[in-house]
Amino acid sequence: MIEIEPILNGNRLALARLLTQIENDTHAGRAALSGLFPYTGRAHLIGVTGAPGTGKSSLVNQLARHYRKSDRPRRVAVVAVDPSSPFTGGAVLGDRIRMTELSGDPGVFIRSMASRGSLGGLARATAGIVQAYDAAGYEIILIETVGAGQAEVDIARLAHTTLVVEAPGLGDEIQAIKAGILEIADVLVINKADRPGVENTERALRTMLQLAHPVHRVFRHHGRLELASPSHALDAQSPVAPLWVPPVLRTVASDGQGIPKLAEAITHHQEYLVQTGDLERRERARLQNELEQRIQEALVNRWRAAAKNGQFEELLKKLVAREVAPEEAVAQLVA
Ligand SMILES: Nc1nc2c(ncn2[C@@H]2O[C@H](COP(=O)(O)OP(=O)(O)O)[C@@H](O)[C@H]2O)c(=O)[nH]1
Ligand SMILES: [Mg+2]
Repeated sequence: MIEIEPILNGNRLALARLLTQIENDTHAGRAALSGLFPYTGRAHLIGVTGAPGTGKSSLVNQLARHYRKSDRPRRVAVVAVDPSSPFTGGAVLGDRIRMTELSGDPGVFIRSMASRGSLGGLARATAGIVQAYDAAGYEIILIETVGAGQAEVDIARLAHTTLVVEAPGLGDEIQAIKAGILEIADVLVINKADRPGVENTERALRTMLQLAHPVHRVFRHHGRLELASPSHALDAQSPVAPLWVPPVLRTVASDGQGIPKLAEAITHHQEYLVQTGDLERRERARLQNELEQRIQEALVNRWRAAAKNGQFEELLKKLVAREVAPEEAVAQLVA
């Protein structure tokens, strides 16, 4: 049994313990998350995704510093998910070293997860950790993931605002397209802008961006054809459906160049989500998805618990021998 009061009151040790329970998917961890659920839904979730080495951890570190130093310092929590990085790997060690600078700050909480269980398990753990942070009152939650496959894309979908990070000279553009990750980008960041080749990377990205998000999208409104351009994307009076065109921004995470502009773009996107009602729609879609998944899981588990011993194998054998059709087999199994 985990007390939720200390977590709601900002007790860091209690939160750290809960995160371990969530990572291990224990009964106590799940029960605590249920208790915390009514206190969630307040934080702005920012996904930071991209290939290894593009500078995601450095960017997260800089963004956290930026939010802490602003006129109204925000409480910031970070969850870094890197399944490709073993415990001895440089990335995890690097994260620790770079982030120690923030670790003395009570307004910042950081958790790193590396190669723990299946990717599906990681996605679930990440969602739970984000929920715990949210309930604990962290206003900004940064979720760092390696943008490599579907599971990572699923993790990124948790976020309200997704930053896709590229860097010159890594050939990442193609990788990003493969993972379908460009489609989920709300802001494109070209980090390591101090490196040669940044113009080429930017040109390639802008070309691909136009394919993924046409800048001039045609809307039919009362039978008229209209063009939406970024200039009135935020104009609430406009009869045209607002359109978010992901900005492409350059940063140098190693020295902080471009970070204020990046934070500004994140704020703009957040405002856009609120003004268009997208935030509510996303939240609803996310919860609907979670509910459906959990229903499936619960029903399958209930069926397993009640299933007659050996009946499944027996029917499978008959199925292979074509003695029974799948439809009939299911009817017998769930009867
Ligand atoms: N030159 C340069 N190096 C950077 C920049 N940002 C990060 N790095 C370095 O790139 C390496 C990988 O950064 P890291 O943040 O761990 O990347 P991640 O794997 O995407 O999290 C580290 O050695 C950083 O110091 C940058 O803007 N310019
Ligand atoms: Mg990293």
